[in-house]
Amino acid sequence: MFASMPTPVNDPTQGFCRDCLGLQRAVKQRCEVCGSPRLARHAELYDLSLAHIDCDAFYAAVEKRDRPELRDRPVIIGGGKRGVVSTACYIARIRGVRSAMPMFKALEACPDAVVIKPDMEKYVAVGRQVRAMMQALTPLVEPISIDEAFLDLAGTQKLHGRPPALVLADFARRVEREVGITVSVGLSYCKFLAKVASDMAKPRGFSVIGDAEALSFLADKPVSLIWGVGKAFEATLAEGGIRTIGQLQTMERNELLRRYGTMGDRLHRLSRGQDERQVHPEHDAKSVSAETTFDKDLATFDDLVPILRALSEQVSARLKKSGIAGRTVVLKLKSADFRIKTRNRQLADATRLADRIFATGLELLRRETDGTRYRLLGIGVSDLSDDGRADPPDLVDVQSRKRALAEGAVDQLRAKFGGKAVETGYTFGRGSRGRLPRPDEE
Ligand code: DCP
Ligand code: MG
Repeated sequence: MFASMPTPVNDPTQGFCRDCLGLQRAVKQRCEVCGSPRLARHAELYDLSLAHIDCDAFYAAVEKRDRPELRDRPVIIGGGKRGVVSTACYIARIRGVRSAMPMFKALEACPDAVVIKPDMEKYVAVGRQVRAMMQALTPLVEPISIDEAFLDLAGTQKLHGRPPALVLADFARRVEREVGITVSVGLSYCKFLAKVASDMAKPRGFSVIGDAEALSFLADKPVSLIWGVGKAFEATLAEGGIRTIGQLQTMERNELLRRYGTMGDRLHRLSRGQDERQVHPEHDAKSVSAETTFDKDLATFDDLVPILRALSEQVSARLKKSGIAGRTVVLKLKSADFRIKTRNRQLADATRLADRIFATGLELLRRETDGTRYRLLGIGVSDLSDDGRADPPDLVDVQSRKRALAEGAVDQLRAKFGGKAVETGYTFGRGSRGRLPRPDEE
């Protein structure tokens, strides 16, 4: 434990050094103690306690740590069955390589890249090590994926003997020394802006967004920065002439509700930097699921199937991103009179494939479409594991092997042409016309 220090004063001309943590007394380009140019200064620096931490180029950083000779080379992690880029180091990114890009395109952009196949077990172990270090700072750690989490450090000053900003800078330093990879930190007063901040100065970033500047900071940003505004919804907003968050700030809540339903409320609040979501500690995700409430009740199998398909793809995408898989598929339905039903089916092996999740959900759904009118449908998987033995090639069921291969091909096409380019028979025509209800988050 560190000796307790008096809370440094909030003074934008002072701040601290992110390398030696030395407090600064005046505005200088370099640290008064160690000479480093990496200084943190902000008018609300010592008042803010909500952080988002995300590892930089995570898989690539782990591989570079283990093969130091690759330090100054462009490194791409990917290949394998799906033939797409999982991630690229920042040297390869400068040359145009991006996550989810087909490998052949990545190598066109950066022919001298070193390509390494992903080693999920190793990344899961490193992710756990970083998470354990976070959990030593506060019990309020909410993991979002293998390499990122929210932390609420409110009320931890006594424990640490210094304010959250310094605790976080020290954390980033220790991850570099003890784990051998780098992280970026975003510090704010709410989840939305903490996440935006952590993305602002990657890699090795430390960005602060305070309460007083939230409105002006957001005003000229694109609407896509808002949580839940994906490509399709961004296009819907553009049809109404709305491109910047500043435009949303000038609109009445009622107008946004009238135009965009429940999403209008979120646009209203987040555009003004109002986000009351708490940090929910989660020791390990018990399930991964997606659900949606419909605009009007639905009863027929044909109406529900495309929604099930779209939700299965969302669940699969999240499993793939987190490097986990689940063995039990869970279907959830809420009837028009608000009764909730869940139906489970255990699989022979854990899966992360949309197609397997969907096919299992379909069997469960078929039995529940008996004329009952539903207002909500959800699909998910539980019994999560990360042992890399998910979706083994199935020699008996040739069809399922073909489907798994086809799904890899669809992932590649989507990566190349964008998520909407490839629609399966089940979702075709719905997503693109925006009739599919927006999924509710959590
Ligand atoms: N990942 C993946 N496929 C994607 C996106 C990510 O397999 N389409 C994996 C590889 C990443 C890890 O998840 O290393 C973490 O995802 P991030 O989005 O945080 O990306 P990085 O950590 O690689 O880069 P950044 O520095 O932008 O956070
Ligand atoms: Mg990351």
